[in-house]
Amino acid sequence: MATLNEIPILKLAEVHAKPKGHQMSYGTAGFRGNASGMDHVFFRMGMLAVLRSKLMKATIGVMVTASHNPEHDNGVKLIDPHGEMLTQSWEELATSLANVTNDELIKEMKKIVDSQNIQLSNEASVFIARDTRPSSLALSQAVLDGATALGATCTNYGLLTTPQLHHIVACYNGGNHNVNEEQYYQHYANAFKALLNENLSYLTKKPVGSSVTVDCANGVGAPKLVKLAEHIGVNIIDIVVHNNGQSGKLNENCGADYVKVQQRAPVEGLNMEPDHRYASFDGDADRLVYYTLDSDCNFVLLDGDKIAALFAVYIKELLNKADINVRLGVVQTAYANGSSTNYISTEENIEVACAQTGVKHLHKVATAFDIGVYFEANGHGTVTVKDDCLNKIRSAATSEEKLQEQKLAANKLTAFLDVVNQTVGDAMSDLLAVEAILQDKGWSIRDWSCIYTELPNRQAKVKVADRTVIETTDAERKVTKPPALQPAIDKVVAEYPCGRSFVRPSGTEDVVRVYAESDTQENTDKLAKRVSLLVYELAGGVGEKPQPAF
Ligand code: 16G
Ligand code: ZN
Repeated sequence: MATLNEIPILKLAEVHAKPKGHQMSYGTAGFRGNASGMDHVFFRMGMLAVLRSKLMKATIGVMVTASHNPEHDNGVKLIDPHGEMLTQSWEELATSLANVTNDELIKEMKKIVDSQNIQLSNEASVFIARDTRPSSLALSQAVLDGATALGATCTNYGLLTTPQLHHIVACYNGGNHNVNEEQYYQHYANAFKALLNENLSYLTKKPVGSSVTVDCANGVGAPKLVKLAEHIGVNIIDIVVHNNGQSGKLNENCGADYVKVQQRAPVEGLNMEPDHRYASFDGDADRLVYYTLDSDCNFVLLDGDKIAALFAVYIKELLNKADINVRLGVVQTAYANGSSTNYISTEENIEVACAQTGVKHLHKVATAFDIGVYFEANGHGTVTVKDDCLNKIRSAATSEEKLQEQKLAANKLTAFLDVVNQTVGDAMSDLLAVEAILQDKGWSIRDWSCIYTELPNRQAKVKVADRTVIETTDAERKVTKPPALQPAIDKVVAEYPCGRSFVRPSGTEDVVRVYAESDTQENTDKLAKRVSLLVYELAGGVGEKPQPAF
C-alpha cells in the first residue's frame, strides 16, 4: 500500500512554514485574507487538492484569487470534478489542514486519508490558475509545490478568470482532454454567433447595434475579454474594455462590487452618456452588473436581480413558444430586491426560491429545477439545466411533430443555453447572454431597466466583538441568536412602508452585514441605521456606534 512520502513533504513544508498562531477558515468561497502570511495555506491546499483528486479519481482545480477584495489580499479555492465549488464536507478538512502546525501536518493528512478512505496509490491531477494580483504568482507556486510534493500531475494555466478554470476542469473531466483557454474562447464565441444566427432567422426587431463598455476592475478579465471579443469579431460585437489594469489598481474604485455596493459608476474616466450600455466585472470576472444614465443623467444600476429576471423571462418565452413543459425556477438570496422577487413570481409567474448567500448554496437549489436561473444581487449567477431537460429541448428542435416556429424556439433555447457557463457564474459568458437577449428583443438598456422599478435599498456593516454570536435561519432572513434581536428588528421594520431588513454575519469579512429596503431612499437609510444600532447594542458592537436616524 502506498504511503505519504514524508521527507520531501516536510522539507517543502519548512519552506512554506506556517506563521505562529495564524488561523484561517475555508469561508464562503475558500480562504481569503491578507496575502502576507498565507503562503502555507496555498501549499497545503495544493496537497489537499491531490488528496481530493485521488479520492474522486478526477482532476481538481485550484484557483488563486481573492475576487473583488483589495489588491493586497489573496485567496484560494478548490474546484470539484464537475466544475462546481469544493463539496461542503471538505471545507472542514481544509480548515483543519490549514491551521495545524508543521509538526502535526503529516498526522493531519493521514487523518484525512483514513477518514475519507483515500487510496494513495491512485493517480492525481491538479489544474492551477491565478488572477493578476502581485502576490498570485508566488502563491500559485506554493500550490504547485504542495501538489507536486504529493506526486500529482500538475497543469499550470497561468492567468485565467475563475470561471475559465471551472470550465476547463469540467470539460476535462467530462472527457474533452484537449480543452484549454483557446477552446474556451472558441466555445463561447461560436455559441454566441450561433445564437445570433438563430435570432436573425427570427428577424424580429432592429439590432441593438452600439458598443458595450466594460469596466474590468483592472483585473484578469481585461485581457481575457479582449481575446474573447477577437474570437467573436468586432463586426459582430463591439466591446470597449475599460480599467484594463494598465494604470489603475485592482478593484480600487471600480469593478462590480464597487458599483453595486456604492450604487455609482467607477470613479475613473468613463464619461458616461445616457442610454449607453456599461458593465462591470469583478477582479476574477465571475460577477457582472450593468448600468447606464437615464435621460436626466441619473445613475441606473441593472444588477444580478435584473440579469436573472431577463434570463428567466427570455427562457420562459422560448419554452412557451416551443411548447415545452419543464420546471423553470429562479433562485435568489435575501439580498434580492423585493421588486425583483415580485416581478418574477407575481407578474411573470415563475417560481422563485431563496437560498443562503454564497454561490454553492444557490447552485444547489437551482439544480433542483429542470432549468434553474440563479443570481446574487451582486452579479454572480448562471443557469443550470438538467440533462434530460436539455435532451427534451434538443429533440423538440428536430421533432416532426412540432411546428416550424416551435422548432425554431427550441433551437434558439439550445443555442442560448450553450452561451451560458453552467458550471459557475461567468461575467464574460453572462455578458454575451445579456447582449444576445437585448439584440433578440430589440431592447435598449432602458427597456430592460424598466421591467420593474427597484425599491430603494442600503447595505451597511457593523463591527462586533464576535460575529458568530449571530445565528440565522430561513435563508438568512431571520435571526435566531441573540434571541432579542429579531423581535427588535421586526418592530422597527414595521414602521416603514414596504420595509424589509435582515442581518447576517459575513462569511468573508469580520463584520455583521445589514440590509434594508423600503419605499424611499431616506426611509431606507434610516431603517439601515436603526437596525445597525440594534446589532451594535444586542450583539456586542465594538468601535464607533452607528448613529441612529429617525
Ligand atoms: C463570496 C461569494 C459570494 C457572496 C459573498 C458574500 C462565491 C464564489 N463568492 O464572495 O457569492 O455573495 O462571498 O460575502 O461564492 P459576505 O459573506 O462577506 O457578505
Ligand atoms: Zn469574484
